[in-house]
Amino acid sequence: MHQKTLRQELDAQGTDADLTRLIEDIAVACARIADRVRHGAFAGTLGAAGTENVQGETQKELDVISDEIFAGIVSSGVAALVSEEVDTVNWLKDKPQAGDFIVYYDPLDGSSNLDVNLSVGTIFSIVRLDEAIARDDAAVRIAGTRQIAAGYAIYGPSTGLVLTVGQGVQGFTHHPGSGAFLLTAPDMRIPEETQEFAINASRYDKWEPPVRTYIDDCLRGANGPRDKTFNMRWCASMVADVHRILTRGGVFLYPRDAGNAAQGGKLRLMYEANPMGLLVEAAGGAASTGRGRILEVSPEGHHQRVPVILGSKAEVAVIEEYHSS
Ligand code: AHM
Ligand code: MG
Repeated sequence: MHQKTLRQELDAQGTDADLTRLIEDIAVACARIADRVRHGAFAGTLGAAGTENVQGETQKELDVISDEIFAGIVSSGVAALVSEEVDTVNWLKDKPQAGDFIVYYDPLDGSSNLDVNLSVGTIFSIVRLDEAIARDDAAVRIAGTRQIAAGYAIYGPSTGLVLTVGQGVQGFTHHPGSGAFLLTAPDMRIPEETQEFAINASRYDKWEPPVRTYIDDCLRGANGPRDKTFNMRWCASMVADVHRILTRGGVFLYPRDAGNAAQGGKLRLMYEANPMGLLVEAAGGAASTGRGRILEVSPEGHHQRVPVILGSKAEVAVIEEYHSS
C-alpha cells in the first residue's frame, strides 16, 4: 500500500511553503525526541533532572533534553518560541513581522509516565502574525482562534504525528526504515456520541458540583439519568488520551477543582488546551472550559492554565449543560 508522505499531504492541501518548512522542522525535532525517549533507559535519562520548571513541577531529564532539541531545530520563519519548560518567551527575531510564526509547545507532555514506559508526546500550536509586534512577552498572548496549525507527536508503540493545518486532521506514522512520516490515518473524525470518559477520579472530593454530578450520573449507567453504561480511561498523558479520542471518540476532562483553582486549572492554555482544542474541533468534536469555547479564551499569560473538557461533540454539550444548570 502506498501512503503519502507528510510533504505530499501538505502539498495536496495547498499549504504555504513557509508553513510546510516549519512543520517539517517540527517533524524532524519530534523524530529526534522519539529517539531520545526510546534510548532513555540506556542513557539514564528517564528520571528527574533535579530542577523545577516555571510551573514549580519537577523536570525529568528528558523534559529538558526534549526542549533543547525542539528549540534547536524549530526556527524557520519563527519570531518566538513559547515552551512549557521555559519561563520567558524565547525571541528568535529582533523585529517580528507580519507573516512570522509564533510556536507554542510542550516538549514532552505526560513525562511522569516515562519511567513506566507509557505513551508521552510533544504538543505544538502555530500562530502566524498578521502585523509586526513589539518584542514583548505580552505580545504572544494570542487567542486560540488565531492558530493556523496545531498537532502533537505521540511516542508510543509507534511514533505518530497528528496534525491539522485547518482542513481536517491527518495522522502520520513514523516509518522506522525510511524515517519518513507516512499518512496512515487520513481525515480522523471524532464520533459525535460516546460512552467513554477520561478523568482523574482520585480528585473526586475536589471537583466542583457540576463535574461531580456528571460523573455520578455516568457511573449510574443504564439505571441512571444517562440511560447508558459508560467506560472509563485515564492515561495521565493528555497526548495518549486525546489520541484515543481522535481514534474512537470519548471525552477528556481536566476540570478546575479545589486543588488547582488558585492556578485556574491544571492544563496550560497556549501549548496544551489550544492545540488540542483546534485538533478536536477540526475532527468534528468540541473543546470547552465547561463555560465556553477554549479557543476563545483571551490569554492573560503565556503559562496560563484553564479547565479542559474536550472530545465527542454531543457529550461535551451535555457537560456544558451540567455547568449551566
Ligand atoms: P505535564 O505537561 O507536566 O506532563 O502535565 C500534563 C499532564 C497531562 O498529560 C495529563 O493529562 C495530566 O498532566 C495528568 O495529570 P494527573 O497526574 O493529575 O492525572
Ligand atoms: Mg504538558
